[in-house]
Amino acid sequence: MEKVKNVKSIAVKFNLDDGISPDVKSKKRVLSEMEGIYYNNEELKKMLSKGNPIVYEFYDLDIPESEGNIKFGTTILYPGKVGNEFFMTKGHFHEILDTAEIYYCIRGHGYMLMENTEGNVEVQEMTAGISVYVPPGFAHRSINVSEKEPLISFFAYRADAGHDYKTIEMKGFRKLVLEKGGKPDIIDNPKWIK
Ligand code: S6P
Ligand code: ZN
Repeated sequence: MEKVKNVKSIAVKFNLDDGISPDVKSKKRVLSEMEGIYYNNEELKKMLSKGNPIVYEFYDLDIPESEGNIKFGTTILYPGKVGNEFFMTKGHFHEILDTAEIYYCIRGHGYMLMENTEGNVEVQEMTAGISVYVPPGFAHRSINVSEKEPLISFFAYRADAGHDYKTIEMKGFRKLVLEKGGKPDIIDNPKWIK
């Protein structure tokens, strides 16, 4: 078996209150980068005419993307909605499809929406202390259903897994999480493309 060489140990701080690391620069995704991701793109455009808020930020540490390594960090998904659809991450499959991921929710209230290419859908509610196992083969998207708090989670996955964003950008997820009467409502996505 080949050994993973020349990787030093690292220690990184992630704050428990805001999920931010004071030591590392996060990647930020602003609303304009989410064009076509939300159900109501017209509403997104209206929002963009007033500003371009950060929807989420996450860490992509400089860990070699090879089989024996594990990438980890936090995702901070801010509260908000596009129309009645809660703020969410783009969502992706891993390029090496049969690779899993672990999320541990530090703060907030949300969902992990998952689906595989066979059409199986999994939804897990996330609150502080809950860890979610995203099984191999499942696309995954975090959704923040809180009106005021960020959804903060820690994640870890095989470092060489890679990210396929295109499939979700083209097809969408089979389910949407919308706000209905002050509560999250999980419905079939009428725009989902087979
Ligand atoms: C990577 C892992 C997370 C996400 C992050 C942002 O495999 O799932 O680090 O990258 O939560 O979501 P997305 O869908 O924009 O990559
Ligand atoms: Zn992932």
